[in-house]
Amino acid sequence: MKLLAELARTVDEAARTATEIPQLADSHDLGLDEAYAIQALSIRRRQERGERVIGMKMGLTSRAKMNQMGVHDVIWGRLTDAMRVEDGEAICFDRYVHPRVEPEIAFLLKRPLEGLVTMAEALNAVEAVAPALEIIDSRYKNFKFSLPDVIADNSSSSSFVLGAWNRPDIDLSNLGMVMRFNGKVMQVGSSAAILGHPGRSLAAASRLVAAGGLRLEAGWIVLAGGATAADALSPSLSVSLDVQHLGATGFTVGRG
Ligand code: OOG
Ligand code: MG
Repeated sequence: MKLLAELARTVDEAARTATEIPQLADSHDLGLDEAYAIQALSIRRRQERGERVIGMKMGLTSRAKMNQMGVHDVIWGRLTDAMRVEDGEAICFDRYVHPRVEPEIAFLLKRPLEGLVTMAEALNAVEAVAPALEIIDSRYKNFKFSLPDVIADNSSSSSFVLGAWNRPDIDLSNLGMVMRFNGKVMQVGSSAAILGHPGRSLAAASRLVAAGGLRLEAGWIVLAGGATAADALSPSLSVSLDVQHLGATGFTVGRG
């Protein structure tokens, strides 16, 4: 237990101070339960600093992401209020280690979701859907990690930006998604890349957090996972995402 708390401090401090660290798995033999315990303890440290958990994110839900990261299991992490960036605002590049961005779909829940649910049940609990950009930032050197490493590091959660909320009855099965840097197309994808349908990712989210004794709460935001590979950010970029029928979102990258 003491070791897990120590490792939680290591990943939390790395995130808080934007300092890269070696992979935990280099020096510790961690299982998945231990990795999620480290994640939970690291989030408790954020809560002690006044942050609030407002949702969760799914990760590695598309083949493009799995192939890019070399990790082939679906993972999840927690989102706090401090991670949210307002639509169109600037982020400070220096507050990250080596940030990347990826196009996603976000759900807002009107009802809790607990344990095993079908995709239809999951979608029935949705209040609204929005286009989303997730800024991920692994705290590990060279953005390289094993499965337990990335889970312990809150699945690289760092920041996220949401566009306007849409009514939940839009067919999400195959929406075109285009991510641009300074107007240049970087990634083109489809919502179908996210486990075949983003709603399937939401149902999986409910099942996965149940293993940790949690449920998805009413009012929570759930990010379904990147539909394409992520791209590295650099200062002075303007990033935008257009999702067919859902609208757009974006942010800029500043310094300091
Ligand atoms: C892990 C997080 C993956 C996604 O949407 O697939 C993720 C990483 O790639 O660093 O957020
Ligand atoms: Mg993501």
